[in-house]
Amino acid sequence: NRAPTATETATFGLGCFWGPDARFGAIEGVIRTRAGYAGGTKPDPSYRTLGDHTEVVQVDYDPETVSFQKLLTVAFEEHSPRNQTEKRQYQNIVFTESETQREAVGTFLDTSNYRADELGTRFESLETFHIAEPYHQKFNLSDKHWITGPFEKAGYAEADIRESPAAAKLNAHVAGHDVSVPFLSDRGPLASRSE
Ligand code: MHO
Repeated sequence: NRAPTATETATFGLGCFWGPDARFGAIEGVIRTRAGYAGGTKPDPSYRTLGDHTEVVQVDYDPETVSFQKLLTVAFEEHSPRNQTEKRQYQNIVFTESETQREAVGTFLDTSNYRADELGTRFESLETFHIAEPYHQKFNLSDKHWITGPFEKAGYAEADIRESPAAAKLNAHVAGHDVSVPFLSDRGPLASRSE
């Protein structure tokens, strides 16, 4: 059960990044997760001085196991895509970074019940991604010291835990997600959720 070497990256702004960090970590084929800031121009954003950036979760996924389109399905279950918030911090944004991902967005929208003109969520090219502070990473694990303590004692750096595929699954598990379920492969056409 080794991490694949060829992963692709997906980045989503879906409100506070703690929840999506855990939700995406549960998905089969999602190898690593990290919380960060994107979408803005401020050079060195921090949680307290975000500027025009938005909280995002970024995942490394194995495209052989999970498609970008499937990740979009999860992203759309995780927020209310008909809405957009005024707060830059919590904007709903799907970031794309390849032609393949942009095509997947098109296919996803075509097969969903969402009309483009009723979406509040924006689709943008990812320019830069800024990693968030350590205390925002794998947030659901951060108070589970009986889990993280031994790793810290053993000398793992914060970034080692953040980038650990195992930690992504643990973080999902302690947040209450079932990590054993292969991704909802075929539920049929995406049902639009009532808001
Ligand atoms: N301040 C909110 C959201 C945090 S999220 C990292 C809370 O404590 O739940 O924006």
